[in-house]
Amino acid sequence: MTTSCKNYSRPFTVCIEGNIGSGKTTFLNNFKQFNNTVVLQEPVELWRDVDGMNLLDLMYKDPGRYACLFQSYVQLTMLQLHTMKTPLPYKIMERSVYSARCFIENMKRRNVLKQVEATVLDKWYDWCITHAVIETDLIVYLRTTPDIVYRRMRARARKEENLVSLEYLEEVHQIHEEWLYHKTLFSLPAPVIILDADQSMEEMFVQFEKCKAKIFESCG
Ligand code: DGT
Repeated sequence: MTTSCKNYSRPFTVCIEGNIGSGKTTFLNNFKQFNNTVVLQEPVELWRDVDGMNLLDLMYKDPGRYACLFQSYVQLTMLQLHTMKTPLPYKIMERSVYSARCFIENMKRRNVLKQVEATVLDKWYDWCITHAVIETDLIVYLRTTPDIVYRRMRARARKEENLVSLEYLEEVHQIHEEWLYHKTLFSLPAPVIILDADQSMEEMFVQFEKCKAKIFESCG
């Protein structure tokens, strides 16, 4: 069995999860100041440039054609982050191969994916979690209200997200809630810390400090 932290053979790994616009990147950036932690941001830039094609944009514009392809690429790029060898005792990641499941679940509920596409994605996922080393020690759930993240998303105006509606954010929220708050949807790979991420940047910084202490303590 592998152990993490002191005398570690693998890093203590934390995944930061939450709805679109919940503040994951800002939360993660706070960890960049520590020389014991590797911070792995979500590979959204890779999704925007697949040999010159913006797959994120294509997924939003034509989900019937591109949703499955997009999820397949998300799964690959997340897996690359999970399995990346890092030299420090802590590894903090934005999202995970697990949260990609939330989006796939939503696509199933909306009938965006064909049954056979969902089956192939599920088979890939099952194989990955059985055969790849994607151990996770802790999940931090930045819990938000859909109205609030909708306003933040509109304010940051990422061009691919023009088509993202409040209704879509409500659906993604609902699935995160079922997974990380009610704990009824998928099995949990690690314990969950839930933070109220509707708050201002200053208030979130206070929460970050407490959370950081818990993370670094849990490793002794
Ligand atoms: P933050 O820092 O909390 O504001 O995080 P964001 O909104 O920059 O990052 P994230 O992961 O919530 O979303 C980036 C974009 O990528 C957003 O348009 C949602 C999309 N996205 C992320 N993961 C998936 C996925 O697995 N499937 C689909 N369909 N979209 C995804």
